[in-house]
Amino acid sequence: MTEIKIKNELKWAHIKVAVVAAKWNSFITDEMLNGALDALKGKGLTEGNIYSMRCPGSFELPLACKYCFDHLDVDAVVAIGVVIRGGTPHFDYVCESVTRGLTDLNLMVGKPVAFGVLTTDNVEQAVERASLDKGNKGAEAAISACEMIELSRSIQSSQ
Ligand code: RBF
Repeated sequence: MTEIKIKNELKWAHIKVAVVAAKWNSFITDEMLNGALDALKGKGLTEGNIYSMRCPGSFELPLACKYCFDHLDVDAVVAIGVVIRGGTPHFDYVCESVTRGLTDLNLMVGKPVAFGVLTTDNVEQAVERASLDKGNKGAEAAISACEMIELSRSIQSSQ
């Protein structure tokens, strides 16, 4: 058995990551975006290698993330959105579409697309998951993207 050990000697200063946040429910996605940017800086990425941008809503996240891979030559993208259940079935369609779109993009590009999309029953649940003290899901998604870059590099260097 060969165990692939995650190597932590990556030079993060050369890694490029984009964070895309939906404008819908921006009072929450702003917090998640800030959390993600802080997490990336904490990991050692240089400011010049971090891109941040906004797209209209969560439905647009997959295409906006694809634009980043196509035009910014990034190693990973962090997608941030908040979809809150309303009185119509729209919630299910937006959630299904963004989840499938981001999953497909991961596999199509072969690079990490972190899922920082909250799908909640109400505003309170979303606010709780974007807070600094109780855990910021934007920051967690950014760290997941970094961990996947590390995993990919560790597998490649083990060959
Ligand atoms: N976008 C979100 O990011 N979160 C939402 O909670 C959300 N709710 C929506 C509810 C309705 C009824 C509609 C029509 C759109 C909603 N969107 C939401 C916007 C959607 O992601 C997309 O930006 C628009 O449908 C334009 O393509």
